Amino acid sequence: MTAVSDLPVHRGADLVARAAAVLRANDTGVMVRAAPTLYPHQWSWDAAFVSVGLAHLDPGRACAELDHLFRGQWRTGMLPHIVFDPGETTYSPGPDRWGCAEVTDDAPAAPRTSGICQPPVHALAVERIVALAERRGPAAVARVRAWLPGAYRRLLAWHRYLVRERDPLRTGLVAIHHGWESGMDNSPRWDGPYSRIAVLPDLPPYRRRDTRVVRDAAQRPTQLEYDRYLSVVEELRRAGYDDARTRATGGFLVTDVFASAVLAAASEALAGIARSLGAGEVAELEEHAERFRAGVAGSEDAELGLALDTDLRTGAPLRVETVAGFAPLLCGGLRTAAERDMVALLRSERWTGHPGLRHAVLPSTSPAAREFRPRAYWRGPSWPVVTWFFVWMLERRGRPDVAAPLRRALLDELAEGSFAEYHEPLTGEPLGSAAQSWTAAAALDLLLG
Ligand code: 2M8
Repeated sequence: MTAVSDLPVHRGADLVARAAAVLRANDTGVMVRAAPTLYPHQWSWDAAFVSVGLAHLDPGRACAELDHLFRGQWRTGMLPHIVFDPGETTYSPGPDRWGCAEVTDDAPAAPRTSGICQPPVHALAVERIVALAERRGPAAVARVRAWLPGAYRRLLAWHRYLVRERDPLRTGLVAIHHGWESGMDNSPRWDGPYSRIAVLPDLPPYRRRDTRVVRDAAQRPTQLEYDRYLSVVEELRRAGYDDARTRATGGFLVTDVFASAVLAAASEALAGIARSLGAGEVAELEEHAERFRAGVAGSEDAELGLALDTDLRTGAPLRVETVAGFAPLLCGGLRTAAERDMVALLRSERWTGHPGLRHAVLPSTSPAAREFRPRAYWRGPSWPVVTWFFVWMLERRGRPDVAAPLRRALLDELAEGSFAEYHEPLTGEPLGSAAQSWTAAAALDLLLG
């Protein structure tokens, strides 16, 4: 097969033009929808990835995208996982279901938001927006520099929230209060913790949107899984979205090794931004980076060769072979030999070297694992945004040797597709939403970066 990198320039240019068109089409004027039909609001980590794509087209628009997300920031510093578009009422669970401002003064009354968060990739996006502006020239630099101090204060509050409320015991691992906070909603990582969640007998009725948009129900979470997701939402709402209460009594309390690695890398990026601004928090942020890097490295399971999450309600490590297990490659911290072994595992037949894969990109679950289901949501398909994020972090850490094959394989996959949300990894079939914003952002960054 022809690699995209070998394609005539006009084919790459065509992919860039199509990706830019996806972002334009999903742009409401004030925010870019995560996807046109399935996800018609602004999601937190989607917005960060989208802002990197936008930075290639219009740096001012990239800043505005994050500003829109920042408007939903809670008084605690939490960046909510969804900022709702008031004009769009079909997505479920919607703002009434979350009822945040109704139960806590920490949530803004407007815009309306959800009551949980997602992986903190935002400072990494800002670091990249600054770097891309510097390549564009003085006008872009001036625009981004004028914006940066305000963005920095928002990000600092966000990081301090995570450090304070999600790791009060200073373990170097971020705890999540709902599987949706991982961004990998239906991952088999969470099967154990969810198996202990009882569906509330008085769970208010709801209508799902996902199974109406994606007609193949086998791709989406089951009804029982969804009932459990909404039972945890209901429990959080009844606790007034009070983190201390959730830590004490919440049903779902798990350390997330992927989010922890993101926080380590993002803290390093934020420390760099602080330094560039002459801000006083450089040492604090560097200490966060070090703490979470150590927490992630310490989560490695010798037998599986992957970093594992822990169910804080039982103390049990969650022994599943998912892409999150490569978290140490995002932030560093492993000794040389351990990192070498992890890279070898990534290239092995259990992962990108699996002979059945259409493209050597990262599937969400190992194709060799018992839990692997190639079409089911976060249980096997490959998410272009995830492979892109690994490419980006590996290059950022000075490991282009590990990133390069992933980059080539992902470009080949993207060249065949329609900016799908995810792909069946054995056939390459695009699945989920078409025209997913973060997939378009990935294409732009890989081709123009
Ligand atoms: C998916 O999550 C939402 C719930 O938040 C959903 O299934 O309705 C996940 O893939 C998540 O990571 C992503 O941010 C969101 C929007 O793309 O969709």
